[in-house]
Amino acid sequence: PPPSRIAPGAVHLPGLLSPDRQARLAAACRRWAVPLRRVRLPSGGVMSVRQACLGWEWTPYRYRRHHRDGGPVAAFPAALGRLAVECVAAAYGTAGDFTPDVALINFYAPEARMGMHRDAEEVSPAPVVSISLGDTAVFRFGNTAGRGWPWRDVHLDSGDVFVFGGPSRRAFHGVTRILPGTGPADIGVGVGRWNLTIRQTGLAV
Ligand code: MD5
Ligand code: FE
Repeated sequence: PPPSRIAPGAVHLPGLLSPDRQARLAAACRRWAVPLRRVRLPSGGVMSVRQACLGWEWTPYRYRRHHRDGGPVAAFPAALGRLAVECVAAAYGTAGDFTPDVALINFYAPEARMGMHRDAEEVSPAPVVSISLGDTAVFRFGNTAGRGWPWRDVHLDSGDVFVFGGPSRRAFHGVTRILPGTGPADIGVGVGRWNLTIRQTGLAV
């Protein structure tokens, strides 16, 4: 399937990653995402998605270089940075000066969701690269004004890449559901979905 531009700066690249690359990334996620944490929100809620971070730890609503228990956050892998640069170039024809320094690794069990939000803790206006592995997600791409309509629901399948840049970088978005059992059987994800987002914080170490 060809790339599709969902909105200015928002480019969906279906099946950009081959099954072999998906399998290797899924294996890397299992190594990187230890421990997978349940993120507690200041509201008192707990996110249904479980998360691990590389390079910086995201906590609501800021990035930290050290975990709240004091240990350093695991390094951001250079290979993941190169992959993200490749994805931005595939979306826009050029990666510009994109120099990512953080990856958030989210695991969605079949019942996990992500409410409508925007990603605003990064100081840099650089794009976000999103990679999906495993079960298909129903991704809701909204607007920059608020959580409500208009939005567009897009299926994100295993191996899809989505690049959010330019005017789409601060759009509201969420995941309304996971479609269990839709992922490829042979990439080693099993039930559930991994989502990697690779970003440039613009923060100084
Ligand atoms: C996901 N993750 O499918 C999504 C994919 C998150 C998150 O939302 O914050 O971990 S990333 C979607 C994204 C990122 C940055 C901007 C926009 C969408 N956007 O403007 O729509 O688990
Ligand atoms: Fe987000």
